[in-house]
Amino acid sequence: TLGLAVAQMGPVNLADTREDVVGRLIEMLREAKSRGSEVVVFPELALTTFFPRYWMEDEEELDRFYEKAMPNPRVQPLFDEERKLGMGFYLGYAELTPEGRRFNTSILVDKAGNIVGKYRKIHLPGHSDHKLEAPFQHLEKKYFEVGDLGFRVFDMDDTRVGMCLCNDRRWPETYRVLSLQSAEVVVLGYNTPSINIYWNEPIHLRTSTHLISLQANAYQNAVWVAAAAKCGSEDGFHMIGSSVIVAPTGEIVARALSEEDEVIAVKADLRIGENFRE
Ligand code: CDV
Repeated sequence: TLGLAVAQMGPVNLADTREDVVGRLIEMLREAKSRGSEVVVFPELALTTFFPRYWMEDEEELDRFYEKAMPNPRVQPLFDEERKLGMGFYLGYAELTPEGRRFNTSILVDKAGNIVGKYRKIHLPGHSDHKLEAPFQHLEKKYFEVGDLGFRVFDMDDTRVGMCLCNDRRWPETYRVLSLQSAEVVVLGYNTPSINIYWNEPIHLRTSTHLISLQANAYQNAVWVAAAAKCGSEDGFHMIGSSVIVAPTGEIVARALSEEDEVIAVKADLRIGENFRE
């Protein structure tokens, strides 16, 4: 079994500092540990507000949302705490490389504090132009390059962990490519605005398509799926919650009830996936 936790985050507002956010992550890491977890999944772009909703032309204004190194002094306390607790984690953040390239990235850190896996988001939703009529922007295509690392599986402590991010969870090839590499668990973070700026999508469908994607793909690929939302209302812009852990049976075995910081945790029996694969 694997002690698997998802640490959903409530809103991160523009005024919140990295120190505030890292403090919240550490608190949830401790809670997960106290509930017997070994690995915690944090959301996509966990360290900042979901900034692709804002049109920005000034590079300096944009840069403040990116991490130029990982870890870095502002995030180091999270690494220190996880090593102290002997916990692994998955964390999404905006990456600015030394060459000036920008990616929507996540990392996998093992119990000893080593970064053992890295993923750069491939399915970037949204647009790159300024949509003046829209209630907010979704500028992932402007602020990030398409990920160049592929869909990969990493040995994290004793588990085969596949990585992806947010919109990737809606596409069957994501899970199939990971399960063909013998993934046992697929981890991901997401920020899903409750309003679709392209059409008048009923709000219930935003949660329904999120869940059906995770459940169908967990079952069809015989993997555990752990999905962590950043949710609630960030400076007035609402995003769905419903962070879940899904078993290879396709069943939801834990689901967040709130739209705030909330830890959900299970003892994931990895033999369930093994049986299905056989
Ligand atoms: N951050 C995302 O990738 N969000 C998308 C929205 C735009 C549909 C998602 O798939 O949740």
